[in-house]
Amino acid sequence: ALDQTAGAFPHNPDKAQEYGDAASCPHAGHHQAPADASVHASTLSETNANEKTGAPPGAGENAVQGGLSRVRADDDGQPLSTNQGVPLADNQSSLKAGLRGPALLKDFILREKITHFDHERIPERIVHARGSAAHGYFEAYESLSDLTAATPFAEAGKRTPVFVRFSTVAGERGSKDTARDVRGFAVKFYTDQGNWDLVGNNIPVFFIQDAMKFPDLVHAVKPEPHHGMPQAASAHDTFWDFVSLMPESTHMLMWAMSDRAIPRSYRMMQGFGVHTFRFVNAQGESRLVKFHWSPVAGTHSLVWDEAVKISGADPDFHRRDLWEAIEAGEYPEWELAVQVFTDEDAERFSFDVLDATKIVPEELVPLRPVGRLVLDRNPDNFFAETEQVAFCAAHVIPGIDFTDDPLLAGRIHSYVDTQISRLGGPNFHELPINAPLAPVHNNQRDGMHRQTLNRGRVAYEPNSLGGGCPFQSGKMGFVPFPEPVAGDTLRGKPEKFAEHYNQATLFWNSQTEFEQRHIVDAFRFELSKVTVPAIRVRTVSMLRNVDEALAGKVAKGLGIPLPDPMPRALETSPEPETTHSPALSLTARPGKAGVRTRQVAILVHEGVDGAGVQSLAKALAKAGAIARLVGPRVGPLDTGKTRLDADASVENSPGALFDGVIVPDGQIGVDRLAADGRALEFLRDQYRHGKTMMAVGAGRTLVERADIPLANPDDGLLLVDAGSGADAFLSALARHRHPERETDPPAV
Ligand code: HDE
Repeated sequence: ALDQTAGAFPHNPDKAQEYGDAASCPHAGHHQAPADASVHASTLSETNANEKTGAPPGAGENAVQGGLSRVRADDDGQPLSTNQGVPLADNQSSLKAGLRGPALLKDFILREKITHFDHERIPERIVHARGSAAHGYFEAYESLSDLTAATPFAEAGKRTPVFVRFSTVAGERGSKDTARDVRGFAVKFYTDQGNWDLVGNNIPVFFIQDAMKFPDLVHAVKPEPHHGMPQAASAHDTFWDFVSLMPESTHMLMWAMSDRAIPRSYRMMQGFGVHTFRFVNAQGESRLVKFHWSPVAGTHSLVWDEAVKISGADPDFHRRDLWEAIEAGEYPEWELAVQVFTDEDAERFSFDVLDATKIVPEELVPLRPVGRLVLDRNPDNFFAETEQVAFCAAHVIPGIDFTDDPLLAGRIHSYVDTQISRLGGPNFHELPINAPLAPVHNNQRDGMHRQTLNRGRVAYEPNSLGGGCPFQSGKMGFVPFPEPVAGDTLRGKPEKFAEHYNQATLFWNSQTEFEQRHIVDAFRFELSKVTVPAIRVRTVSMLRNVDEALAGKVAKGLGIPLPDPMPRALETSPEPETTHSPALSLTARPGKAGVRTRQVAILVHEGVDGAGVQSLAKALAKAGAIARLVGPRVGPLDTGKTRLDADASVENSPGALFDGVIVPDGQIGVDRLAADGRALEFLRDQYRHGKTMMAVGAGRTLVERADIPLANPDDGLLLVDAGSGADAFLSALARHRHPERETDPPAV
């Protein structure tokens, strides 16, 4: 029998699982091969193995498996060859009849190269096309075996390798990172009982309740079909037309119009499983569960004007941030917490836990931290890993099961289906990034791009010719939770699904003043891009059911009178359990990273106080922040006794890209900076976006020249004497942003 007791599972002490010997999974005891493999399984001669065929896989081994080391290629010191391994003599010119003569059809080298190139693109994901990913591990804090048999939670300290992809939803593959959008947060756990994909988002709810509406939603938000605009934006007629006709989207719209939809970094956003799932333990007992990822670096966002400017200055802003943090050894980390409750609890809630437009407020069911996720390695190859990775909401393992959430039901179907056309056939699970670390043995065969060399004559079950292998593992395998089913076959929704506003109001009530202001601004902006007035009116009528002040401000911002509230589906709404949940505000999630990895610009020019700049840069680096010297151009700048090397310029790195700015002392240098409109613009953007700013000594002149009001400076605007200020700057920077200076419209 299989030894499946929790403690006996192989540990994945770290991602080195993927390398070398450690890659030869499965581990002893995880698969029982026929007593004498050569009798049943082999038809090949075992003696003719050569370098190409390799040794036959060991008993029970998965031939495709072997981790990523199997497919890594390095060209160091190697000559060029064709795809057939033929050495190339000349990679510069095609084969011609005479130097000025026609190219020849027999030039198989040119033809192979061009043919391959012609097919180098695959279809992009219909949603979540734009994304970035990294490898890492999940580490359990403690055993959850009382709740679930899922092996990543088997015992304290257990590590499971993961690959995590973050994404935007609406934009195409080359679109900007900082669009207002939901972010995907997809985690593939390579567990020792197969792959578990927790394919979540950075927002805990969704626009729709039933998979039937997903194609409509996506068609509405994507560029409009007649002219292909706008790219990566929901601010257009078709999106607002659809959602304003779908009041169930109200709660999600509140999140999508909040700063959650413009994260500062992939490293600084939460993740959610969204649906209610099931934990099932070894005894077959089940609890309902919601998954939450919380970033150690805190949950932080951009402001809209900043997001817009970043999208021009660096469309790869989030991709670069993730990549650079991992390269620098600043490994992004999240804590996984679960909300666990019973079916009986769920029945008592005023909302339905099968409705993905609802959260389970933390006041009702507290969060229980259960482990941490660390991303510590960038992919070797963007296409082979980040692009070819295939997440799938249907990939669960023993211990995890679905609920009857009708949105989830559609997802269980969709993901495999979409990969078949995106990745070109049914064998995408064999791609190295998708292959499980657990062994794969079944009778599924053939198809496009098949890699496994299945041995033996048996490809069916039951069989006697293969000794009955591979065999069913019964209770040791995935056993669905036996949920009773009753009812007529019909199309429709349960009663509680008809309440659409309570939690939208809860979200609104739980935001601080500046967060509410940003939500109003976002509705105003998005609806101002809508060209059909009736759609604006309909949306505002929907918002009246959320909050009168919100609706009033949005109407005012659009210059329209307040319309009547949209009729509600339910005459009397169920009383919500809570009307205020502090955990829903970004301000409740500062994180523990302080200023680490925050990007600070020190503006420099010839004539600034070079020694002062160096000592500030040192103080920042000591605290873990990243100091960048931003000059009128890149390269060395003479500042008298010291020479500064500007690694960025006001031309290539404008103010929106930095978390804070320092203007050093040195009147001559500061005057030179003041003559450059880009330096002034740099400061104005920093001010407008609520960033931490410090002017040392004569640096104050530049702030004045930028027309930044200095009469009542807020905590994030520091004017200090030469040689001081580093500590004050760092503690202001740790606050992330200073929204108290915001006005509408912006004063600067
Ligand atoms: Fe997805 N979704 N989705 N989705 N989804 C895809 O799968 C789909 C939904 C999510 O980084 C597609 O491989 C349906 C909710 C993420 O590769 C596709 C429905 C949530 C990613 C698909 C939903 C998600 C996807 C497109 C409604 C949060 C990116 C390419 C019934 C819980 C994964 C692909 C990656 C991708 C279908 C709704 C998360 C078409 C039918 C809700 C993070 O299969």
